[in-house]
Order: sequence, then C-alpha cells, then structure tokens
Amino acid sequence: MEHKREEREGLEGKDGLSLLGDVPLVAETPEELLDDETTPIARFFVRNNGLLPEPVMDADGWTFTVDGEVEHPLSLSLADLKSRFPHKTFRMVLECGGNGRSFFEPKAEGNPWTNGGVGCAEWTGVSLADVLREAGLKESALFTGHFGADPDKHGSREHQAMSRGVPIAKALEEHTLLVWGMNGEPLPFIHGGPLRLVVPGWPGSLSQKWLKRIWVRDREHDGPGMTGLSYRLPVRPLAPGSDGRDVENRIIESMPVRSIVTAPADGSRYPAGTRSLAIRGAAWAGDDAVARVEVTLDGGATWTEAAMTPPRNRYDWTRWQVSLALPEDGFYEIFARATDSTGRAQPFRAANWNPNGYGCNVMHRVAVTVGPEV
Ligand SMILES: Nc1nc2c(c(=O)[nH]1)N[C@H]1C(S)=C(S)[C@@H](COP(=O)(O)O)O[C@H]1N2
Ligand SMILES: [Mo]
Repeated sequence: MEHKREEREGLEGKDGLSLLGDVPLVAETPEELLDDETTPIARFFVRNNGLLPEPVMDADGWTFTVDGEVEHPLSLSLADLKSRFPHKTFRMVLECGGNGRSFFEPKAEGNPWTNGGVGCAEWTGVSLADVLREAGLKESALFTGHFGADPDKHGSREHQAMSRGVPIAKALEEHTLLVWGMNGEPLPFIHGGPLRLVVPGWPGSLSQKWLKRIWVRDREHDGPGMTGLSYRLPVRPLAPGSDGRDVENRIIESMPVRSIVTAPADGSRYPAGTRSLAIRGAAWAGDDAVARVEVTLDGGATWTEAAMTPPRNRYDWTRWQVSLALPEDGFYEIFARATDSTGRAQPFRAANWNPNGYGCNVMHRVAVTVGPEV
C-alpha cells in the first residue's frame, strides 16, 4: 500500500507520519518510528473524525461541564482542574479501534490502518473519578457521554463529529484521565488540547479531544460512534464479507493483545555474513498485561522468547528485545507474537472479521535480507 508522506494543516511538527486521510485528518506512524519507549509528539498518530475546532488562545480559560445523573452539575475551567484535584501522570497506550484494519480480507470499511494507529505517551491530568465524585454520581449513573468542540466533517456545529462513552466503572478507574499535558508539554491542539480524555486500553475513540462536556447517563450513550456498526463487534463470529447489519453486536471494551516490531524496519538489508539479528518492539494488551512475547524467523516452526522491560504503570506498553542467530545469508521474515495474561495470543492470520474492521491484531511481519538480494 502506498501512503503519501507530506505536510498538511494540522500535521505541522509531525515527522514521518503516513497520511491516510486529508479531511478529516488521519495519519499513522510507520512501525519503525515507534521505536522509542515514550512516543515523541512528533511521531504520535492523528485521528480526526471531523474538522478542527476554533484555535484556542487561553488554555487555562477552557471550560467543560459535567451534568446528567449527578447531584451537583459542574462547570470547571482548566485552571480549576489544575488547582482543585490531585495531578496524575501515567505513560499509557492510545490505540485506534481500527488499528490493523487493512489486514482484513476481504477489506473492511474505514481508514486502512496498518499497525501505526497507536502511540504510548506520558499523559498528565486528573482522574475523571475525582471530578465525578465531586459532582456526586446518582444511583442512576450508568454510562458517560463525551462531547468535544470539533464540528463534523461537513463543518456543522450542530452535529458532533463523534460522541462516545463508557460504563461508569471504566470512567471511575484511576487511569481514566482528564488530560492537559503530553510528554511534559501542554497538550498539543491536534491531540485535543487544551483538554481531552484518555481512556486507556479501550478504543481510542473514547478519548474525546477538545473536551467540552461529560453527560452522565442512565443508559448506554447513543451519540455518533455508539450505534449501528460503530465500535461494535458481532456477538457471534461472522463469515468474512458478511453484511453484519442485522446481527447482534455489542460495544468494544478492552482492545486485544498486539505487538509490533520497531527494529529492524521492514525491507532492511544486512551485509553478507551477518550472523545475529537484534530485534526490538513493543507489546500491549488493552486492559490486560502482556505475559510474553515470542519471535520466529521460520514461519512459526520455532519461537524464541524475548526479554521484556516491565511497564512503568498499568496501560503502559511493554518494550521487548531479543537477539536471534542467523544460520546463513538469505531472506528472513520476522513475526512477533504477544500473549496476554489470560493466555490469548495474536493470530498469524486476521481473525474475527467484522464489517467495520475493528480489533485486528494479526502478527506484524517484517522481512529482511542478509547479503545480496535473493
Ligand atoms: N473530539 C474528538 N475526539 C476524538 C476524535 C475526534 O474525531 N474528535 N477521534 C477519536 C479517535 S477515533 C481516536 S483513535 C483518538 C486519536 O487521538 P489522537 O489524534 O490524539 O492520536 O481520538 C479520539 N478523540
Ligand atoms: Mo480511532
């Protein structure tokens, strides 16, 4: 697949991203640029469902509201958030629900992500739970609904570009943050600054950018992105290519286990006689932990377990590395397979086909040549 790599409005300061869409702006990160422990802002993917909101001059003056099934509806500025609640910083993976979509056969609807709709940044803000506790949840509080300031892709301000939400238990996790800082800097506008949600482990679409309102609801939220086939998976496995509109489905919660090879880059060439290959990557598993990562050079005939660097905190990714002996010159395909703490591993072939192409966690393939081209 050919991706254009160029500068676009909204992509200033970005380095080497592949553009998947212009309006709305969507750009992913080639796997080999995800080789840092903390993904630099310059390399962090961008996913917009609508147009950009108005530029913001006074970040601390940004306000948002909490209303619905609460005892005391709140209207808070970013300055209030910073001064009234304990600050938290966690390094956490943000991954688009459609990451990996292009590997489904037949093709699924939507942006053709390869493996680069993901990044792992240090997010600074406050726990949404602390703010919801101040608002006082009623017993009827079951779900959140998230609203941002961005107009939809036709520029309409009456229609939300996207408005998703989570069951209250997920909203009350300590790691679900209202975020104003990314990698120690003010949250960049393109990533939702001045204020966004980060709901780790679940589809990135829950992490509302340019956050203006949290509507606490007494039922599953039904904004754009919650109904029909959006961010839902069929309850029973579908035959690839099925219509899928009339089958029972439910919202995606935790994202599946996945690993990427971040070095070497696909297509790398090594001098003849090279007899060992240093391989590195990252792995993550939604709400779960990564139990192990294994690497094969022979299509799965033999596997070698990689060494893992422990994650800093829950929802951080796990960096891994391994050095493999090369028996001779020639062509090698590297596959990395992560397994989560419940024993689920990545498949060799995209499984769980669904019409909108969510949650594809097929193993990443990287081909390298040692010596002259064969
Ligand atoms: N307001 C708003 N928030 C949004 C979106 C959007 O279109 N509008 N896109 C969502 C999706 S689908 C993803 S994957 C993440 C991407 O965040 P990023 O652009 O900072 O990488 O933001 C989410 N939050
Ligand atoms: Mo997304």
